[in-house]
Amino acid sequence: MSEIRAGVEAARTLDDLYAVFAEGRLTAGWHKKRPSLWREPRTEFRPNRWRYADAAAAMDKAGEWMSTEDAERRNLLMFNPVGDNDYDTVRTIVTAYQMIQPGEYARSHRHTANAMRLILDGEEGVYTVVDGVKLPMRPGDFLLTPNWAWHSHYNEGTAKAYWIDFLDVPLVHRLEPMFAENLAAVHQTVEAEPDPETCPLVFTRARVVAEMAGQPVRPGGGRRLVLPTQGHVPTLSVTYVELPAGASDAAGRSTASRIFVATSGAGVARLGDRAFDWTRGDVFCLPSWHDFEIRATSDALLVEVSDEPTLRLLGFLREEPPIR
Ligand code: GTQ
Ligand code: FE2
Repeated sequence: MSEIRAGVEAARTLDDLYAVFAEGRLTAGWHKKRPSLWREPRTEFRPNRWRYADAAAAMDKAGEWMSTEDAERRNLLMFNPVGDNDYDTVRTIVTAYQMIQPGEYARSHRHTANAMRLILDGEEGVYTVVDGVKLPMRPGDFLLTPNWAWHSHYNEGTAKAYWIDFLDVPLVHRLEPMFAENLAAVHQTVEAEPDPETCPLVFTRARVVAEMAGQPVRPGGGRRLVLPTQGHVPTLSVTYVELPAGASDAAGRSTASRIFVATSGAGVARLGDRAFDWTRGDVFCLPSWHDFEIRATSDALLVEVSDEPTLRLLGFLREEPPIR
């Protein structure tokens, strides 16, 4: 007779039985420490805002002491102030500022997590190479680095370059399909240098602005444009939000989590019960099941990155109408 079975036979009370269950790595569904189901989402992640000006100053300072030879990337992760979390921006997405100095080469690596980048500042001569394809990193560009694509970044210009990374690493942490490796050679061989205007991994600001003009004006006075990124990065969606001064954008609670970046302009945001102002380069996050309203105080163009495609695919997307 197994030890568990012997314990079960010997039990004289339910409490005896619970002790036996625990011994066998079993737990009684009617007697567990924590509830496993609840009425509606109750994330502990919080809305938050990060300042580009602060991050840029911090990366500049760090750059005096460390190089891309010391660190693979000079990035500053924006972590959500929840528990002992020091990585996730929201449950599924991490966002980081990154800076590269003239003459630096951020070595080639690849990972199963998908990455996307929004270029904030820089001059000519800054490139990312994605699976041998050399792409310029110009302010306003939005670039894709799909799952398992080799990528390296370098700066052969004379000015520092700054951008924002979005990755689904936290989702990969949770589902556990993480693989990552470095290329044996630091440098990636360039095999192609396509026209950025037609490359499917590049969305220039000019293209976004031109396509935005064809979108309908929404309640609140703004426009939205979803980029066709699904074929390359299936887990996340990328939506540009154009808000002329005085216009606003709002949505009710959703099981999707979102990150916003202001690419130009300034304004204010109410994110659940928290309020922030924002200006160019600032990032703010909206964890799942929080409603929001964003208002521009000067003509603004924002990017919203969301895990909505993941929730939709799994049948877990639920959205409430905005409460205005
Ligand atoms: O540039 O390859 O911010 O792999 C975090 C992980 C940037 C990158 C990040 C990365 C990168
Ligand atoms: Fe990477």
